[in-house]
Amino acid sequence: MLYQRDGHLTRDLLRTPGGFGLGQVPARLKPDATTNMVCGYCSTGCSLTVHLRDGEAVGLTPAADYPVNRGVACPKGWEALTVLEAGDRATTPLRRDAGGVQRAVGWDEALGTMVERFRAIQAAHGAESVAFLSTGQIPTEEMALLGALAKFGMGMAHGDGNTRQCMATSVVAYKQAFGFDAPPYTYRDFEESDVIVLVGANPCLAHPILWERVLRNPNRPAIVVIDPRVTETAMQATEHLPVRPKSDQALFYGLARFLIERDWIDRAYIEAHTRDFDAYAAAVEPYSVEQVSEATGLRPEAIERLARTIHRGKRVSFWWTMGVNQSYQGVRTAQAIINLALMTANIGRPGTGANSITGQCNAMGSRLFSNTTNLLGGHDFANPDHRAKVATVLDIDPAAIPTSASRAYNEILEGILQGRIRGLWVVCTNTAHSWINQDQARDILGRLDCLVVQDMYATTETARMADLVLPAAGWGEKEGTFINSERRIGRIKKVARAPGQALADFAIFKLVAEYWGCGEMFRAWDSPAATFEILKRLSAGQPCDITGIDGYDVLDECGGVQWPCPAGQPPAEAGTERRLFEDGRYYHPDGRARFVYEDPRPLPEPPSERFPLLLLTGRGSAAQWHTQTRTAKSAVLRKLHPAQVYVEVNPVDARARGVATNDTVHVESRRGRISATAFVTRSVQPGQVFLPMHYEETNRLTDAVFDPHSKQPSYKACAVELRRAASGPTDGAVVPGRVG
Ligand SMILES: Nc1nc2c(c(=O)[nH]1)N[C@H]1C(S)=C(S)[C@@H](COP(=O)(O)OP(=O)(O)OC[C@H]3O[C@@H](n4cnc5c(=O)[nH]c(N)nc54)[C@H](O)[C@@H]3O)O[C@H]1N2
Ligand SMILES: Nc1nc2c(c(=O)[nH]1)N[C@H]1C(S)=C(S)[C@@H](COP(=O)(O)OP(=O)(O)OC[C@H]3O[C@@H](n4cnc5c(=O)[nH]c(N)nc54)[C@H](O)[C@@H]3O)O[C@H]1N2
Ligand code: SF4
Ligand SMILES: [Mo]
Repeated sequence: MLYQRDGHLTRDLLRTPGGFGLGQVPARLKPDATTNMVCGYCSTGCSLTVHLRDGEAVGLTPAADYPVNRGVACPKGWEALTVLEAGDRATTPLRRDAGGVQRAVGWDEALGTMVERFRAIQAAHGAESVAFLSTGQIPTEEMALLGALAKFGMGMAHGDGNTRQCMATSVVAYKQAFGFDAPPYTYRDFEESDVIVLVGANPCLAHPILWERVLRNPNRPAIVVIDPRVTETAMQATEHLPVRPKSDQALFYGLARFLIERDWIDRAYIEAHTRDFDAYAAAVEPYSVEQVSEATGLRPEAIERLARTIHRGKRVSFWWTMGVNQSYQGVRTAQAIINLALMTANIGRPGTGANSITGQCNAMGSRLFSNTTNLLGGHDFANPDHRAKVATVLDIDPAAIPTSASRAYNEILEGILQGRIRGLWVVCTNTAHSWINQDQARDILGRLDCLVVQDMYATTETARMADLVLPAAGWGEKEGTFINSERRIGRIKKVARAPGQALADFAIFKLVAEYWGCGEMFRAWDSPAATFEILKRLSAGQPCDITGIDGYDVLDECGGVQWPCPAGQPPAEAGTERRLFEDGRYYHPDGRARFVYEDPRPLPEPPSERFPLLLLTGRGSAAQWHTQTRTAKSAVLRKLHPAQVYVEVNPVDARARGVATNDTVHVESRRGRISATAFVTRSVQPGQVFLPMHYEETNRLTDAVFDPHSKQPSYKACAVELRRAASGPTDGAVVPGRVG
C-alpha cells in the first residue's frame, strides 16, 4: 500500500503531515476523491481520510479536522488497509468433512448446513442449546441485527460478547452507581483537567491518541499513574504509584477516609445529588493510611500526597481501564473510583469525571445494542414495559422477547461443559486465544456438536476448530456506525471489495434469517442505513436517545455525534464535545447517584512456594492488536514488536534464577507451562512478571476467576514460576525501546 512508502513509525508517524507523497504515486493510483471514516481498532475512534481512485481505497491519512484525533493516528490506523489484503483471508465458506478436513463449499451449502444442524440440536435439546458469542468490533447495525435475529428469530436464549472480557465491570459499576451504563466524559476533559489520575491504564500503548490529548493540556496537570508496572505511561507521569496488584480498592477507600476526615469533600453536592454517603463514610473508617500502606505496598507519604493532590485540584479527572476491570473485584474497585469523584464533586464539570475508557472500536455500541445483557437500546429484558416498547418498534410478538438477560460468556462455556449448550456461533472474536485458561476453553469448544465461526481470516485459533467457517468482510469493506469511548457515533464505509465470496456480517445475518425461515421479521432491516433508523426508534426516551440524528450524513457533517442527541436538539447546535450530569441529575428514578462498596477480598490465587511470582498480562505495544489476526498481517507493524512471546521479569528475580535477557525460560502456572524469551527489566516489580496478551501462549497460564457482579475474567493476577530453560539463550533483540 502506498502509505507505507514513508515507513517511519511511532511518534514521527503520528505527526507525518499529509501522509504519503502524492507526487510519487503512479497515475493509475492517483486519488480522485477522499472520504472520512472512523478507525476499526480501538475505542478512541480516530477519523481517517481514505484516498479513493474510482471509488476504491488507494491509501489513507489521519483526518485533519475531526474533533477526536485532529490530524494524527497511531501505527495501526495508518496500516488499517494493508491487513485487508492478507493471504489468509477467509474467501469462501468452509465445511469440515467426515474426515475432519475443512473444505471450501458454497454459501448455499454452508448456510443450509448451519440451519439444519442448529435446528436439529434445538429439536433434541431445546431452544437454549444453541448460543452465540459476539464482539465489540462490528458496526452497531450488525450487532443489533445479530442479537435480534438470534434471540427473536432463532429462539436462542443466550448470547454474549467479548466485551465481557473487557467492559462488563464498568457496565455494572455505572449501572449501579448512575442508573445507566453512561461514561460521563468527553475527550476535551483530558485537556481541561488540572489533575489526571490514570488507574490500571496504559494509554501510551493502548490509546495513543488519547495520550496525545493529555499532552495538549495547557494547565501543566499533575498526571498520576496507578499501576504495578513502570509502564510507558508511568514513565511520563508526574507521579507513579506502583500499587500492589488488586489492592486499588483498599487504596481508594483509604483516600476516601483521608478526605472525609479532613472534610475535603463537597457536602453540598453529596447532599443534593447522591445517596448512601454516611454508610460509605462508616465503611471506609478502618482504612487508615498505615493500613492502606500495608495493603498496597505504597509509602504512607505517597498515599497522603495523592489525597492532597486530589484536594488541591480544581478539575480532577479519574480514568480507568483493564487494570481495574479485569479483576475478581473489578466492579467494587471501579465504584471506589466513582465514589471519590462523587464526594469531591469532580463530575459533570469540564476536566472532571469518573471515566472508564472502553477498549474496542464499538464496545460502546455493543454495550447498548447487542441484545445480550441489555435488551436493544439499553433496555432491560426483565422489564415488561421495555419488552412491549421494543416489540412495538420492531413490530414483533412480545412473546418472542426473552424475559431475562443472557447467560454470561463464562456461563455459556459452562453450559457447553454440562452438555446443555451444544451449538455455538462465534462472530468476530477469537475465543480459543483470548479466553482465560485457554486449554480448558479449547477443550470446551471441542465438545460442541456444531461450532460456526464467522471471521475475516480462516486461520484464527478459533476458526481452525470450526465445523463451519463463514467468511466475513472487514472494516473498510462495509457500512455502518461505531460508538467511541466518549459516546461519539461515527461512520465506517465501504472503500474496498471483500475478497472472494466474503460478505459483510450484515449480509450474512440477513441470509441466515432467510435460511432459518424468519426473514420476514427483518424486512425493515433492509440495509445498515435503514437499521440505523430502527436503532434510533429503539433509543427514544432512553439516556442514549439518538433520535435527533437525521441520517448518516449528519455524522459526516458534524464530526460524529455524541449521545444523547434527542429529537429537537440538532446535533450541530449541541456542540462537538458534551459531557453528562452537568445538572447533577443521575439516571436512577430519584435522580441521585449511589455510593456502592464492599469489603475487599484476598487474591484468589496468591503466590506460593511452588508458584512464587504474580503474573500480570496486558497490551504489549501500540502496533499489536489483541490476538493479532489483523496486525500481524502488516509488515510495517511486525517490525514494531517482537515476533515471539517474551516475559518481563525484574532483575532481582532474574538473578535468583540465573536468567538473563534473551534467555529462553519456562513460565509455569497450575494450568500449564509455556516457553518465552526473558526480558529483564525494572519496569516490573520484584515478585511480578508480565506477559503481553497478543501471543497465543499467554492465556494457557491464566486462572479462570471472575468478578461475581460483572462475570468479567480476572486476567491480571495468577501465580506462576519462571525457570531458565535448558536450551540457553535465543537470538534476536527482545523489546525495542524499553529500558531495563
Ligand atoms: N495497541 C493496542 N491498543 C489497544 C488494544 C490492543 O490490543 N493493542 N486493545 C484495546 C482494548 S479492547 C482494551 S480493553 C484496551 C486496554 O487498555 P489498557 O487497560 O490500558 O491495557 P492493559 O495493558 O490491558 O492494562 C493496563 C494496565 O493495567 C495494569 N494492571 C494490572 N493489574 C493491575 C492492578 O491490580 N491495579 C492497577 N492499578 N493496574 C493494574 C497493567 O500493568 C497494565 O499496564 O486497549 C485498547 N487498545
Ligand atoms: N491474558 C489476557 N487476555 C485477554 C486480555 C488481557 O488483558 N489479558 N484482554 C481481553 C480483552 S480486553 C479483549 S477486548 C479480548 C479480545 O479478544 P478477541 O475478541 O478474541 O480478540 P481479537 O483478536 O480482536 O478478535 C477479533 C476477531 O474478529 C475478527 N474480525 C475482525 N473484524 C471483523 C469483522 O468485521 N467481522 C468478523 N466477522 N470478524 C472480524 C478478527 O480476525 C479476529 O479473529 O481479549 C481479552 N483477553
Ligand atoms: S488510536 Fe485507536 S482509533 Fe486512533 S488510529 Fe490508533 S487504533 Fe485507530
Ligand atoms: Mo478489550
